[in-house]
Amino acid sequence: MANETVFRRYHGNPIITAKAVPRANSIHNSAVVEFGTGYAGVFRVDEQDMNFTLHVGRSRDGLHWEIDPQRIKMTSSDPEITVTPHSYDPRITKLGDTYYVTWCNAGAQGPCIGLAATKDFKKFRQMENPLPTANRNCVIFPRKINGKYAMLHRPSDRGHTPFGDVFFSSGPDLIHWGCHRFVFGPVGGWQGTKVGPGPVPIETPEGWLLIYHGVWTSCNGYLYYAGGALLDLEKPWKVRYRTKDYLLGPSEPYERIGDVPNVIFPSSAVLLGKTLRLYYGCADTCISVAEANLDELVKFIKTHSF
Ligand code: BMA
Repeated sequence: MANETVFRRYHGNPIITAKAVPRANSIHNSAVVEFGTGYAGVFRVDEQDMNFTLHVGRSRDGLHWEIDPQRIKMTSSDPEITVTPHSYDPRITKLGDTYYVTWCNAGAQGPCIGLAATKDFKKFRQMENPLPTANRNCVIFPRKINGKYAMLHRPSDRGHTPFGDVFFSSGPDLIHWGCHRFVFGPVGGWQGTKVGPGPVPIETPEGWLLIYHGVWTSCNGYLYYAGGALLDLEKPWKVRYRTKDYLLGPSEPYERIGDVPNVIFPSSAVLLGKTLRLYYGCADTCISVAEANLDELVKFIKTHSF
């Protein structure tokens, strides 16, 4: 029996494996949104030369996916702004009729955050990198807060980063970012080494629901878990509640065994009525789904908080 908490794993996990794309070594840590009458997504594909590339995927039900074998080609008004051969861990935020993709765009200067806009998941327009290197995780809030675009991100180093705090930044135009605020950092246990933002925060009456990854260092390396927090709606750098217990920890064979064992990496979520469906990367190898009732999840975070 898996270590179920408020999340129930889908019986058909993993839902996407390397078989979905020719030349894929693995496919994991990806972003999914509702789109048209179904779903679309941007998927992290680690290819057989171990370059990490971004590919569009489409689905009718969010569980069975067709992934484009070709990587996304983006246009940019500045030739200096390009997608790097090490592009990974995308998130997608819908603002108006536009979907904004953020991802780790790792180049010669180390891991950097990339940003691109699409309306149709066919044409992608790459914008200025929103943050300086080194930074590995970035997710944009689904609405302006106090009149400004807002994001959560996690500064890093160029290596495997034995630290990591979540920061908030905001700005007027999706290009210039400032008002940097510390949100939260590691506190011990499964989130004792580093923490980073996961899917797009979901607005609830109790605050912004943020699912995040927490990392613990064992004698065999890092283990990745999913945790939950509720952030103040107007000042999201103020944490109202944060889980002491993890929401999901690696326990199933597909979470335990893979290119990087014992990794649960939450990267996107969709709200279907009151059901929150979480997509997460497993062991840097494949993608799985777990679902929770939104009210039960919020209650769990409030009652299992520090
Ligand atoms: C992090 C990122 C993730 C990965 C995790 C575990 O630093 O690179 O893409 O899932 O490590 O390897």
